[in-house]
Formats: sequence, C-alpha cells, structure tokens
Amino acid sequence: MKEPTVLPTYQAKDFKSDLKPIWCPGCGDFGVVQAIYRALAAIGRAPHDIAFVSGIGCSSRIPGYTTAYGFNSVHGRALPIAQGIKLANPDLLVLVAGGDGDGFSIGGGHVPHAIRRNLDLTYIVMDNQIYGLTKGQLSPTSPKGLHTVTSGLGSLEEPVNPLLYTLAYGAGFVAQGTPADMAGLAEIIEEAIRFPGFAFVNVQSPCVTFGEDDQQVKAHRAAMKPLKSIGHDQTSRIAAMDLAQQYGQSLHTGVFYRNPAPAPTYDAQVRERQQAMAEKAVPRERILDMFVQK
Ligand SMILES: Cc1ncc(C[n+]2csc(CCOP(=O)(O)OP(=O)(O)O)c2C)c(N)n1
Ligand code: SF4
Repeated sequence: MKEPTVLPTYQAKDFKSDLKPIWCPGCGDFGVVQAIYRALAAIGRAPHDIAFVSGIGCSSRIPGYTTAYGFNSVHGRALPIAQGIKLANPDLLVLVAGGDGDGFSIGGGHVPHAIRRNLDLTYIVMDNQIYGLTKGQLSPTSPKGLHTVTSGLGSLEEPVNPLLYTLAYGAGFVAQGTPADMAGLAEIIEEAIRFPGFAFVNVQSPCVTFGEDDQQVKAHRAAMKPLKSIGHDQTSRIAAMDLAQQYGQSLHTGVFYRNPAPAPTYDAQVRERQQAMAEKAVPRERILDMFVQK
C-alpha cells in the first residue's frame, strides 16, 4: 500500500517577510537568511512561536527579513536581550544573530556568560572579518595583515578565533558553515536549533563590498572542507579544538562539537525552581493574616 504523503506544516517561504533586504547584491547574508528559512521550515514551529534577536550591523538586519518576532536591538547586546526573552517565555524558540564585530568586539564579554549559563538559544554569527555597516573597518576576526580603512599598512593584530573561543568556554554545540553550501548550512542551523542548550554557528558570510577577494562565495565553494568527508569525531571537544585551530587557514564546515550528554539548561532549571516554589507558596490570605494583630 502506498504511504500517505505527509506535508510539512511550514515551508521555507512561510518564514520570508515582505521586507526587501537592502544588503549589497551578492552579500553572503542573503544565503544565510535562505538557510534559516529552510531550517525553520524543517523544525516546524510557527513564526509566532519564534523570537529572533540581533544586535546592530548589516547582518543584524536579518530578523526583519523573517516572519518571526524580531528585535534588531543594540550593538553587542543581542545575547543578554535574548536570554531575558527566553527566561520570560521559555516556550519560545529563540534565535540570536549578528556580525563578528557585534559578537566578538563590543559584545564579546557576553559570549562566555551566555555559554556558561547554557540557555536554550541558537547563536548565529555572520563572520565576514570586517565591519560592513560602518564601511570596512578592522573587525576582531580580520586576518593579520588585512588592509582596511583603519589599517592602511595592514593589521598588526592576531584575529579572535570564534570556534576556539566558544569551544574553550564550554559551548555544547559548535559548528561552522558557509552560504556557498546553503543546503549544508540549513542542516547545520537545524541541528543547532534542535540541540537542547546554547548552540553556536559561525557562518563564513562574505562581505562582497569590503572583503578580500579570497573571502567571496565562489572562493568558499572551492575551499570548503566538509567535516563529514574527513571522518571528524564530533563528540570530542579536544578533536574539535584541534580542528578549530585551523580557523583562518582552512574552511572546515559542519559540526565541530556536539555534547553527547547535554547539560541541563538554565531556563529548564529556573522553570523547575518556579514550580517547586509554587507548590510551597503560602496562600495570599495567610500572608495577610500574618500582619493582623491578634
Ligand atoms: C554602541 C555602538 N557602538 C558602535 C556602533 C557603530 N557600529 C554599528 S555596526 C558596527 C560594526 C558592524 O560590524 P559587524 O558587527 O561585524 O556586522 P556587519 O555589519 O559586518 O554585518 C559598528 C561599529 C553602534 N551602532 N553602537
Ligand atoms: S557592506 Fe558587506 S556585509 Fe554589508 S551588506 Fe554590503 S556586502 Fe553585506
């Protein structure tokens, strides 16, 4: 007998808003938002069950291009705002996104705390190694030697390594993708959303206007090395950290690390405490009685 066809509840197009992106033609962020539409369709939650928080930057415009509830917030402050939203409404699926400047310069101090608290969030950084919105200054992930408007003779600084950084602070899920492989990126984002805890996805998302020639989508397609093809053990944090050291030299894509025994999330623990407190709660009439003089 033929199996009945089960249609998915949502399709990628259901997550696309009417707002037309104003990114430069060819910007990698176009591919990232497409991958997010696909991942959300696969997850099957309604747009009104999703909160999408970002900071400020070209990449941080992304929530507006989706039909989820969006908050294009303050530069570097997406993570604390997202944590507040998740705690206030733990049933929401909460996505957080922004640029490498947003996440690892001005917002860098929030990343370790979001990781150690382990709220059930998915944090997507569009890492283009430059400040795009403000017209091409050095960013924390810019490679040493990069010539920009703020480093005319070439940058003297070593870049931050977002993969090593998040792995070292104990993130339960760390992955990297590129819009050059949109299907692969959608799978990674879907997996990150399904991970019960803080999940970090670094997306090598080229800035076609201020980026280097070897940092463009076509170059990524040629350079990418899917981890599936090299037999990487994604349950080993040490193996992941070893690979992550090649950030900036090799474009590895896929899941670097997935904790096989995910730790309890902060939001779940808070909910348990609230339930326990509610059971012990003293009825209001009795509280008033305590203040009545006998
Ligand atoms: C508190 C504050 N400081 C600085 C700025 C200026 N500013 C806006 S976006 C940005 C950096 C953008 O780079 P990135 O976060 O990497 O995102 P991209 O535009 O490359 O996607 C800066 C410095 C700001 N808006 N607010
Ligand atoms: S400046 Fe760069 S990051 Fe910003 S929209 Fe244009 S290509 Fe994208």
